[in-house]
Amino acid sequence: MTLKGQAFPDGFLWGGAVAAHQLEGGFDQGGKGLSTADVMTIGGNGIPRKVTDGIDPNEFYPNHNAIDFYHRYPEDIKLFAEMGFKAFRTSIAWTRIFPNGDEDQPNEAGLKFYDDMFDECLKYGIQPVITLSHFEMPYHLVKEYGGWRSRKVIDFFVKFATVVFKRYKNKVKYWMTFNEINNQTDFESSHALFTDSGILPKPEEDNEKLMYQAAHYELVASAEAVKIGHKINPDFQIGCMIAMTPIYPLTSKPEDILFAQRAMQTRFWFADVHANGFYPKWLLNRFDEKNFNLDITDDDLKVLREGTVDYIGFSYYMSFAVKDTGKLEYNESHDRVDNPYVKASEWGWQVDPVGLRYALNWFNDRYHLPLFIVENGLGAVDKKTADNKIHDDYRIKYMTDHIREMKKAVLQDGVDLIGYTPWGCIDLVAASTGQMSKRYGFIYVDGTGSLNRYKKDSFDWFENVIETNGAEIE
Ligand code: P53
Repeated sequence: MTLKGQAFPDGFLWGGAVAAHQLEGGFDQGGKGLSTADVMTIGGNGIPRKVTDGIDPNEFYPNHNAIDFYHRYPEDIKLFAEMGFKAFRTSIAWTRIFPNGDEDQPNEAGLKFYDDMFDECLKYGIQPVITLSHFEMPYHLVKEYGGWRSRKVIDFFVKFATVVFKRYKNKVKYWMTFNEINNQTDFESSHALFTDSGILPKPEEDNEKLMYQAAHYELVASAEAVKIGHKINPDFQIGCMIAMTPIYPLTSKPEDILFAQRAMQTRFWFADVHANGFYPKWLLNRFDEKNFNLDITDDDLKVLREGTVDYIGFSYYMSFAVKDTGKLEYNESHDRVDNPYVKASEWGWQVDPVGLRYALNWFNDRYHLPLFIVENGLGAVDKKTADNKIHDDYRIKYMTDHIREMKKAVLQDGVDLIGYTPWGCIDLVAASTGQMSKRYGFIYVDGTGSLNRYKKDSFDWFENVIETNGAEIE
């Protein structure tokens, strides 16, 4: 079957994705409280960001002003509309709605901001796709409750979810609960636990145990939100959000294959719980072996069974490889090896378009649920020429290669795919490094002061992809 001339199914949601803290700015405006993203300094390629105890006037916090989408969204959404976006994935900053997280009443100014911004999208027929918690939570919940260490945070999250579900029930259909909930599998890295769960481990604590406990509370909170959301509007589609990085065995040695399988189980059990509504047995055995004695109640297990997700939202940037280490326990911070068959980006991310087709089939076989690619893209340094052009042919190539594999998965393999919203459709602050120079967008943002917007070559290219519904990708 030839791919040329074949379009994606009608209604396919082409668009773009961002997250509140990475583009809005206005970190202290409209009554917004301080979030975990607001206490993270700038880092660099290979240089971790610092998490400070509150705001240190001597540090630079790139998320505070970001690209000022808070004030400029009408201009930006107009550009998205020009590209023909059908969907715009962003998140609601929890701290605009509940500045400290534990208030009784929500902040009306924050609710109004999203009302107005969603209306601006809907005016052009762009539907907002909303993540409830994208790498941020109220900093107050970190200071007072230890972040997701605390069971109490389930109630705060569910309250936040209920307020926004009710408020936007006629404006938003597609929701996701926790962004890349499984990134904290890398629990030894400098801030995976902080960005996912608002946890700064103390030296004497066991990061692995902290991670499993926090993830359990998040999964319960997610399931509770799914149940409530379906009551508020039965048409809601509420998904999870998983960072999909296929983990391949480096060789066909059986021990390598088995180890890679366990690595996949270790990185993706979160999706099992979200989608199946129960824990896989191997993991319960692991908890026992390690004497974790986690706080998991029978009521929790009931909620997990009742609040399974409607679809799997996932990001896809890269794949990993592993080889047997002699013990069947995958440690994400140590056990990854380079894959000689794929090339890495400037930031060391192993670019692998075929892995996207593999990932789509893997999810489809395992969960039999609709899938939604809610992030994909190439972080690169872009150069603006003297006449304000950005020739980002490398980005067009990256995306063409990925859309081609996605097309095979949908048209040939029969995967049920809702849409494709590439990451950072407008340049924004990188999550891992805080840099503005790691760019993903179709729209260039001059981060050095003017914050002016410029269309890159990929802007016109993507406009054509959407207009032809992918028919020209071969
Ligand atoms: P940046 C690690 C691995 C895969 C995806 O990342 C990741 C991360 C954490 O950085 O994050 C997602 O900006 C995330 C976005 C993030 C995007 O990928 O570090 O959902 O918030 O910006 C790209 O290049």
